[in-house]
Amino acid sequence: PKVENKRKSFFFKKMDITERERPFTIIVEGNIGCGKSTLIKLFSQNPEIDILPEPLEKWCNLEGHNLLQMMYEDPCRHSMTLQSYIQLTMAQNHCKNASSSKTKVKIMERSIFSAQNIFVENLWKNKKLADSEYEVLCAWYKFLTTSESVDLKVDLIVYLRVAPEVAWERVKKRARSEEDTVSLEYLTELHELHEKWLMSSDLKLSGPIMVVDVNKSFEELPVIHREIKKKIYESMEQAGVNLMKNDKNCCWIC
Ligand code: TTP
Ligand code: MG
Repeated sequence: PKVENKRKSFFFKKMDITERERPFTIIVEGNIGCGKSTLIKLFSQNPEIDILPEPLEKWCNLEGHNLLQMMYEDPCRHSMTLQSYIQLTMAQNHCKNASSSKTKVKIMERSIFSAQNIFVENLWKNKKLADSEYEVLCAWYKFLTTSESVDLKVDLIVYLRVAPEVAWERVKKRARSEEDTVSLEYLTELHELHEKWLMSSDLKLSGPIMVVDVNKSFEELPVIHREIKKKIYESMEQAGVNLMKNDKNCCWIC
């Protein structure tokens, strides 16, 4: 009888998941150092919003292996390992269930889409990924993005658009140890891929896009971030997301 009970609860758990509505899903995109993490944190006090920062700690410590550092030290040897793990952790974030019944919105830092369209593409173009490795990553990407059992739908893309020179200054300032070798040239390549992916007219994206200029001085950024936050709340409202009425009077809005 014990086994039967377990089976029963598993069955009901599965039913709950499939019946639950997907929260309004936002992905925040933009070059390394453009300010994605800082922007996302501004929503952390709102109980109706789940924020999912990039799983960077996982990439820097998989059972003691710092995959990000390994990739920067020897990209030809380790890019495949890193990108394959990034694809997995991004898919996990896309599929993550709402943290509570209150959750109406989910905001993610980056997505499986930018991992593929920006980083995998760039590594392959620069011959850091072999054709065979690239094809394996593409095959997984195609499977994950077309499978009916994996929900990767996005309702809004926020593109924090920044000149590579500005991003480079910020990357140098924050001095993440793994990113010692990040050059202006690398950031320029990534910038061009962001532009091609998010700004080209033949865009095949699943959701609307909000483009924001974040070429501002460090001092101006908090003001700009508050403005972006306001715009994001407005977009939610326009899309019919009903946040608690008293939200508007709370300090976490502006
Ligand atoms: P970003 O994803 O750009 O995140 P960030 O925290 O640097 O950006 P922000 O300051 O706007 O918050 O990059 C994190 C690191 O991971 C960076 O060194 C690039 C690397 N990376 C890859 O190498 N491949 C990938 O597919 C992704 C998504 C990141
Ligand atoms: Mg970040």
